[in-house]
Amino acid sequence: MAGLFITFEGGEGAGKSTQAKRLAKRFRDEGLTVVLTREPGGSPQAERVRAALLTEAGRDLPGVEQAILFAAARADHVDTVIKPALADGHVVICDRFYDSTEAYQGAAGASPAMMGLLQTIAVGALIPDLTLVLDLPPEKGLQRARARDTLDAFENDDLAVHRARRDAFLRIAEREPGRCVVIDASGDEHALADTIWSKVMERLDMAGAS
Ligand code: T5A
Repeated sequence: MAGLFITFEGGEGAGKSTQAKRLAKRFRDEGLTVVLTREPGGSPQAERVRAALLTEAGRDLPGVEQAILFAAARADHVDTVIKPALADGHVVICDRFYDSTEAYQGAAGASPAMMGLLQTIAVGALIPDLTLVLDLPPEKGLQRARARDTLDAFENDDLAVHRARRDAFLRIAEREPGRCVVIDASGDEHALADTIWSKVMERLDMAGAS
């Protein structure tokens, strides 16, 4: 595929949506076409699944059943939005993707084997070119999210669960250093945007040079 696929990952309130928007603007200012999207959701069908998932009822499902629903939404999103945009040579920036399933549903009891199978079904061979893991202590992220509005079902989980998800994101980044970059998300929004832009440029230069 000719396009560029970048994903943002991390815990609640780490600043993913804020930074995804800012990165999209930077690419657009460079004259590129950007598709800014999110998960769960991103396509009309997947947004319907999102509405069901991000409720108390969705959160109370066993991790395996949650993983199946997230994968169903992802399959539609990938087929109808992400792959076509990449085939057209666009930049796709996605606010959360399959690493969130590993971190969240893994912490909720879904096994790596089962999540691997679902990932294959949902995305095939598609792998992000770059994943930016915004890392922040959960207390701080939840404070930010709380200052904005009331917490949703997944945000309301115990602190220990949030910590397990953070550890899971860091493990993914350690396992796949060629794809993932961990970024300290505790700084202010503007400084963080500059750090992210330089990391993105650094990775693109490396890819161009190889
Ligand atoms: N999920 C998702 C799964 O369980 N499995 C999966 O496979 C997938 C894909 C999605 C939920 O679904 C779960 C994970 C989630 O619980 P969501 O509403 O999309 O729900 O949740 P989040 O992605 O966590 O969205 P948040 O908005 O909570 O977090 P963000 O996007 O990281 O944070 P953002 O940018 O919205 O910022 C939050 C607040 O902080 C401020 C912003 O202005 C905003 O008010 N802020 C900052 N404040 C200070 N300093 C900075 N640097 C700041 N950056 C932003």
